[in-house]
Amino acid sequence: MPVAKKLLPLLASCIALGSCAPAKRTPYAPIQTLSSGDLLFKMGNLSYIANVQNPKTVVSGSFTPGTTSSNFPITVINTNASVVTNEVLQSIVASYLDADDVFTEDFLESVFISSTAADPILDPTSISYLQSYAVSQIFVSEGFQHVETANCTVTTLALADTPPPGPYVATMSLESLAFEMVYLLYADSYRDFLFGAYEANDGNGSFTALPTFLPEFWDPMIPVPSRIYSWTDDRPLAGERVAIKDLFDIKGLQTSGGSQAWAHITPIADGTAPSIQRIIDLGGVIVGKYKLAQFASGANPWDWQDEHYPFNPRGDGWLTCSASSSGGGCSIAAYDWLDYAIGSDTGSSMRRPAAVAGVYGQRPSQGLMNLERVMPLGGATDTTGVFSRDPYKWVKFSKAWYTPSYFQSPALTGLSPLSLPDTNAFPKRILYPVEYLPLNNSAAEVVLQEFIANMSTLFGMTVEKFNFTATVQNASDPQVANLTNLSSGPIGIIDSYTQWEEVAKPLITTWAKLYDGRFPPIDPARRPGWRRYNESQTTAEAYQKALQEKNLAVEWYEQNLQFSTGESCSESVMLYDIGTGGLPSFREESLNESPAASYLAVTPPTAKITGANICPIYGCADYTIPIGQVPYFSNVTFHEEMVPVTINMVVKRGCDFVLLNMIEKMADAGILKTVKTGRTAF
Ligand SMILES: *[C@@H]1O[C@H](CO)[C@@H](O)[C@H](O)[C@H]1NC(C)=O
Ligand SMILES: *[C@@H]1O[C@H](CO)[C@@H](O)[C@H](O)[C@H]1NC(C)=O
Ligand SMILES: *[C@@H]1O[C@H](CO)[C@@H](O)[C@H](O)[C@H]1NC(C)=O
Ligand SMILES: *[C@@H]1O[C@H](CO)[C@@H](O)[C@H](O)[C@H]1NC(C)=O
Ligand SMILES: *[C@@H]1O[C@H](CO)[C@@H](O)[C@H](O)[C@H]1NC(C)=O
Ligand SMILES: *[C@@H]1O[C@H](CO)[C@@H](O)[C@H](O)[C@H]1NC(C)=O
Ligand SMILES: *[C@@H]1O[C@H](CO)[C@@H](O)[C@H](O)[C@H]1NC(C)=O
Ligand SMILES: *[C@@H]1O[C@H](CO)[C@@H](O)[C@H](O)[C@H]1NC(C)=O
Ligand SMILES: *[C@@H]1O[C@H](CO)[C@@H](O)[C@H](O)[C@H]1NC(C)=O
Ligand SMILES: *[C@@H]1O[C@H](CO)[C@@H](O)[C@H](O)[C@H]1NC(C)=O
Ligand SMILES: *[C@@H]1O[C@H](CO)[C@@H](O)[C@H](O)[C@H]1NC(C)=O
Ligand SMILES: CC(=O)N[C@H]1CO[C@H](CO)[C@@H](O)[C@@H]1O
Repeated sequence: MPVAKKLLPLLASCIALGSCAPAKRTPYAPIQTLSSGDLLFKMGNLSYIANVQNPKTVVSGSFTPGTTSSNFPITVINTNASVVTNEVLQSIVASYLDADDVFTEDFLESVFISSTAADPILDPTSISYLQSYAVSQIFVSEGFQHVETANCTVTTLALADTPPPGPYVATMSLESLAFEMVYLLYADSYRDFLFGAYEANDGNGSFTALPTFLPEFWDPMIPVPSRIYSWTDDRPLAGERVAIKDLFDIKGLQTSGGSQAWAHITPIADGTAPSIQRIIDLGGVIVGKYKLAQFASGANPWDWQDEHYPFNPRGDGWLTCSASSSGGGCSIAAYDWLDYAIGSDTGSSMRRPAAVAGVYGQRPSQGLMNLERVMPLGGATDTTGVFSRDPYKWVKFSKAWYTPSYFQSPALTGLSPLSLPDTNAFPKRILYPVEYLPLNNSAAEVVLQEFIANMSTLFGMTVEKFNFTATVQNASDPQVANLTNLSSGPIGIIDSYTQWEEVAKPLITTWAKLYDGRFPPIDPARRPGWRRYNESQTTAEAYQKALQEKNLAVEWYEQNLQFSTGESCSESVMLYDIGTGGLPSFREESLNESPAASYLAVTPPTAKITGANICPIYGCADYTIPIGQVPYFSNVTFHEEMVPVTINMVVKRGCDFVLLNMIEKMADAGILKTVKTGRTAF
């Protein structure tokens, strides 16, 4: 009964058919073998790489390649149909084209069809369909029955391991046929990345930096794998493309911290940060490293020297990306092909970039995620968060990623052990701090008031104006009551000691040895502080004392300001603005001098600290939420443009998942929306 079940030597099949319909395909064009050994190729105006070094699957057999070895595009189709007809293939190809940006019909140069059905049949109509694409070779899995046609040889492959569906490059030699994963290269036209990277598939968890520059663009190229590869993968983050701030170690890639001097003295990472490995284990796909303010500083755009400052797609294209996780927030606002970006927040570095790019981004509760192999700033103030455009996807990622086995130890945070309830024990009050609000731009305050009204209605919350500064200053312990002292004293020590010990001192010492006593070339944001750092003032003992002082403040906060009750994880949610109050802030310094623009990180006149400083002191969870946009007249495009309006929502430490549940409910109610990429968020 079975017709051609045997592994047959392949004769050039389906080619040179006089009867073929005109080819719809643009031909495959190999460009070069990269230094990694992988292959750069083009089809039409799209550029790809194929991981020929470490194929996904190799099948041995007896083949007849054109020369001793040849490469060609191939589409893998896995179905459960018992009769594979024209309609079956047509609908699968349509679904590939619909849901994936990497696959094109050009990959139909050859196909491999497998079916999970018993004794599947390759219907002649399917061969006609494939011939309409001028398919050159058809491969099927074992067990397929098909009629031999005069026009087309169908070759059976004995594959132990069927590759996931989607586009591949096949490399055929006399003895084997390899299926190699392909990555579409996107130009990072906003120059938010340092470099693209992809998983080496070497069985060792290594990554390969994309060693290519296409002269037709100035931009780094970012490789993204086909989304189809992950269709059969049920892990929570399967196939999600993630950009990583270049202070997390990823095996096989350089960690620079935004400093060429640091990169010069540090070897390629021989391991991956556990926080990033967890994303990979959950199915996430790392696509590259993005730009950051050097050593996670708060440097203004015009103070960047080593790297060229990234671009923000919003408004006139000349808006700031803010500091430290700047490339992350701006890339999420820029590219539909990117799903998430991971950043860190010590003083504002997730929350403010999210605000100026009009995307979601958080500083989670202190201690929520392991930070080993992440270049530190303040050991007990560093946190890591994720940028996203979509509130549901943001919630999904955060809940999958943050998990008790990755919590930091109390010895590290200096705080009580974390608990992370996942309940609907929502706050009862919305706190509106009068020194931080209203928003500076009155048009933006209208957007905020509507948001507050909608949120309080949805959850039955009351809105309460209060004076944050006065409330803290009312504390009976003078140490706890002094906000200036808290932020410049213990937080100042925490934010400098760890970086000095683990980054600054080794860099300065090594550089001096290498270059005859010279100080390393670093940006001005860090140079004076590192230069005058006094080790006999900021000691290990001082650091421990600072942790205790911080913990005292946190304990006071969690009893007096944001506390738990039987009904609420955090009795209140506090709102404030970490952005610019709805005014534009620019990458070009002088543009910020106008009253219709703003610098970042302005301490409001009657406050003692910036709003950004609250959670680094009190360990609380602080989430930036895009809520709208307002117009401004641009002195760059001389045209009306839109600037995003965001608000920050703060809850007691450990109430992250309760806040995420609130965010999900607000998305259900249409109060929160997915933001768009590009010039406008809404
Ligand atoms: C690339 O080619 C496709 C198909 O020919 C075309 O639709 C598209 O506009 C081209 N894109 C660019 C950037 O040239
Ligand atoms: C085949 O796959 C389709 C789509 O995934 C599914 O709806 C259908 O139930 C499957 N049929 C069988 C027989 O497994
Ligand atoms: C095979 O080729 C013949 C003539 O060359 C043509 O009539 C026939 O339609 C072709 N069959 C298929 C399935 O394309
Ligand atoms: C994995 O790493 C080890 C040592 O780091 C190396 O010897 C080995 O060749 C690597 N394996 C692969 C498949 O690259
Ligand atoms: C908040 O309280 C502080 C301390 O009492 C006071 O100096 C400040 O003016 C108040 N701010 C507002 C807006 O009421
Ligand atoms: C300060 O504390 C007193 C006594 O507990 C209280 O009556 C007052 O309302 C508090 N003021 C503020 C601004 O919290
Ligand atoms: C200010 O901070 C220093 C150092 O942390 C501490 O010794 C001092 O007691 C603080 N003063 C007040 C008024 O809190
Ligand atoms: C708070 O601390 C600062 C800095 O240590 C100090 O200058 C100031 O006097 C203190 N204020 C009060 C009210 O103690
Ligand atoms: C460093 O601090 C110590 C202790 O406060 C002080 O004695 C020393 O003069 C300082 N060194 C410098 C270079 O300022
Ligand atoms: C643009 O420039 C004009 C004239 O200098 C100034 O009045 C206006 O505020 C500026 N607009 C912005 C958004 O900075
Ligand atoms: C509002 O903006 C103006 C002009 O930049 C600035 O002087 C003022 O401090 C801002 N107010 C607040 C509360 O940020
Ligand atoms: C999404 C949503 O509920 N929006 C409402 C918010 O409140 C204003 C009035 O304050 C309504 O007009 C919106 O429809």
